Amino acid sequence: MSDVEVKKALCFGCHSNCGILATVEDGKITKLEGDPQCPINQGKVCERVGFQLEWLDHPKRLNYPMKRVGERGSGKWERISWDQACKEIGEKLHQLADEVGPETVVFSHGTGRSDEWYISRFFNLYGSPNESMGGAEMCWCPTYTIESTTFGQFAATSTAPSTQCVVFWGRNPSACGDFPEHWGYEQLFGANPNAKMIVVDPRCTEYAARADLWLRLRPGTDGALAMGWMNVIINEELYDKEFVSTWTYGFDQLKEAVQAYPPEKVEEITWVPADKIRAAARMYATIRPCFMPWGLPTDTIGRNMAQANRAKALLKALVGVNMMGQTYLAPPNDVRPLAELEMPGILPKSQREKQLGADRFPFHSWPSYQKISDAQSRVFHHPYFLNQDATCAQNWSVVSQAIKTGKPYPVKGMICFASNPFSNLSNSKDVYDCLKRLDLLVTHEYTMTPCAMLSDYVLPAAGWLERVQVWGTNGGGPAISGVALTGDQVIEPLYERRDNYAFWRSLAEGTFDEETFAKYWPWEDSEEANDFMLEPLNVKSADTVGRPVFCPSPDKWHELTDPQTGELFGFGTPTGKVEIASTILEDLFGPEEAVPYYEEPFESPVSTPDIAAEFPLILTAGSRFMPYYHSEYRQVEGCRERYPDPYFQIHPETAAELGIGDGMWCWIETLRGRCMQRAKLDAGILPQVISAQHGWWFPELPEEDPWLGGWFMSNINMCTDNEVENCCKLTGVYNMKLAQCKVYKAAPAPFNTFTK
Ligand SMILES: Nc1nc2c(c(=O)[nH]1)N[C@H]1C(S)=C(S)[C@@H](COP(=O)(O)OP(=O)(O)OC[C@H]3O[C@@H](n4cnc5c(=O)[nH]c(N)nc54)[C@H](O)[C@@H]3O)O[C@H]1N2
Ligand SMILES: Nc1nc2c(c(=O)[nH]1)N[C@H]1C(S)=C(S)[C@@H](COP(=O)(O)OP(=O)(O)OC[C@H]3O[C@@H](n4cnc5c(=O)[nH]c(N)nc54)[C@H](O)[C@@H]3O)O[C@H]1N2
Ligand code: SF4
Ligand SMILES: [Mo]
Repeated sequence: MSDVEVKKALCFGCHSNCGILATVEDGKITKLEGDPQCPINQGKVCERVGFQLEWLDHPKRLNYPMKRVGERGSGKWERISWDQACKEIGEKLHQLADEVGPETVVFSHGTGRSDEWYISRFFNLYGSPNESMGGAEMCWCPTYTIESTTFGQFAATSTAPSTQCVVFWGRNPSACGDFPEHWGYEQLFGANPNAKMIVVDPRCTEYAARADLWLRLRPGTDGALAMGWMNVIINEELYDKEFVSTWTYGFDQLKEAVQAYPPEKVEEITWVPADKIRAAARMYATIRPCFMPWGLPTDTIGRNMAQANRAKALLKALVGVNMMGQTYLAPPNDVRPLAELEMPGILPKSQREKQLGADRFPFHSWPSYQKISDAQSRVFHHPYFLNQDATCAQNWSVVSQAIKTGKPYPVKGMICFASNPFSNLSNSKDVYDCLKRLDLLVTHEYTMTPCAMLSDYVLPAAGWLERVQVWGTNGGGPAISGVALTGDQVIEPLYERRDNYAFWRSLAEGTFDEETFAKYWPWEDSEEANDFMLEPLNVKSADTVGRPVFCPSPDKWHELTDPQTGELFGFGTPTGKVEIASTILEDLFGPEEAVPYYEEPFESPVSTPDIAAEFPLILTAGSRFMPYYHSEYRQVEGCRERYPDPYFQIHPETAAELGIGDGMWCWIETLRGRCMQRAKLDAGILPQVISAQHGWWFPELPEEDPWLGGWFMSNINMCTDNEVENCCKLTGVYNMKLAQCKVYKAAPAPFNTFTK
């Protein structure tokens, strides 16, 4: 008789965490299927689940700690023990701290997988304020900071069956792997066929094709479009007057500012017809409850990023927030506060002040984090309610300068965890130049990524089937959302892989003295650490496996009285209101930044006509496509055989003018560099725009420098920009989506390394 057990896991094949039933027979996983009882996915799964077992024990997985023995990038490694690796890394961290100061070590951050509280704890204790470069600076976190500034909390929009109108503004749930969200919309529109859909996107996505209104805007002009909508909503008095007069601050300033954006002028900027702008603004403001989920592109457009997102946030404010089915802010809850988990209080003030870029770009770094936290603490009862690594980003553009020039101080060390800088950061050639100069590069990974190939130490990571998986770590998890849910560990980690918590704890053990280590890292494993986080809810990690625990969430909680202080809650901003005019931005930058305005992208037919003459097409880089997840899974046969090559979309007329046929390999080139992808003709995209995939490398190519898995061949970030001058001037966010480009046939022969 075989021993069969079914465990309730949470999938981390992307960052959505769908509930999975994993069948284990005689210690081996034999089947993965959706868990019908899991509230996240209700039994559904996406196609990535089909190759998760292949990936679990794939020959390209890392299984043992490795130390570089040859030149950096030479591909020569020695297998060592975890103890030796962490001890040696710890010694090197001390040496760097003595030579330069702990600020010389930065953390390379990826998507949601690297938001765990114990990472911030490690950096706070070590003394580096540079604990968040990468995903944090340009994905979701800018919106998180901007909305926290505006509403006192991230506007964690939630739909309910009552939602009547959804605006997908640079958001494409049918292709981005956040499938539970997509399934949720399917359900919403299925149950309520009269609900309206508006899509703001330069391409005809699956959602755009079925939308009531599709606004095909010029990429990067979102700020102008949002101001145009507000011009209509305010001048036609379509906003929620009661909410605006009772609960907002600074409306008159906005009313004045939007007068500069009449629909006809906005049409010239955005290429969206004025009558469509009016129709969309009216639909959004009058059909309620309405809501607008977060979307990536406006976080990544560089120069106008912060103000474009502020304008989107104010679109939410004008129709009122904290209503179910409409924008909703998670209320104060009893989960252990991030202040106690991440412990920002232990990072000395003198070290905070050294955060790279905080002087030039104080929004979305320590200065704004401190101001937002101070304002929130009235409502949320403790300072540092915000997720630290989401709010305290330092920018790759500034880090790059520090590495290359030693100014304001040299950056010599990097810990790269759940992130692949060659694929995620703009200007990959610059990534290469910078990583090669480091004195210490440590990578915790599933596989030999180009970054791992250049590292001094590579440590093997245990995946979601091999570890306790905590839901919603993205953005602070239970501490902010008030929801606790855990995935069971299905099997023990294979080989010598360690899970994320064990990696940071091992590193802490190798770095700090015994007393410090015992005081700050008392939890032996991730389950114990999870227990600590959930303790105030009176549940254990194991109690939340397959059974989410929710904190109560009353509607309109800002109108209630705080039981602890007896005061009206209001919003966690300096004025206690939704700040249409931001007092935090005014404090940091002066009155001209208090309400939004539009600025052209750093490169565009308007701002740089000379560049546009040579590079006439607008590149949008990195729209999502299934089943890949950023740079992952290129080595997994079950995935790559079906999707072997990188593609970019181009309008058939544009392609015809350039002599490009469907499927042809082409160069995409900008002022920074070029890469090769295949053309996909698509009449749904604006003729002046191309949309290229991101995340491409070729793990089947040699690992040694300069090959490093072919990171330069089809990687669209060869073309994107990271110049400090071109960044958003409030946050320092660089432009990862947009550039002026040209496209031409790659003659003579294409390469196809995988299918050959
Ligand atoms: N398959 C897959 N799914 C993923 C990921 C993945 O790598 N692969 N990554 C995950 C992550 S980390 C994230 S952040 C999300 C992102 O997912 P989304 O938020 O959906 O972001 P994108 O796919 O980058 O862009 C969404 C849409 O915006 C359009 N767009 C492009 N430029 C502009 C512009 O300037 N303005 C406007 N308004 N629209 C524009 C694109 O054409 C695209 O259809 O996806 C997640 N899901
Ligand atoms: N041009 C352009 N560039 C982009 C984007 C774009 O739209 N356009 N999107 C950007 C966005 S939104 C994001 S979020 C970033 C994504 O940036 P990253 O998150 O850096 O992207 P990945 O390539 O998925 O790299 C993640 C790495 O972590 C490993 N990994 C996965 N899970 C774990 C784990 O639990 N533990 C450990 N130790 N390792 C793990 C994977 O094997 C993979 O190599 O890319 C950004 N880059
Ligand atoms: S959407 Fe993401 S979490 Fe859900 S099944 Fe697919 S890969 Fe797993
Ligand atoms: Mo992201």
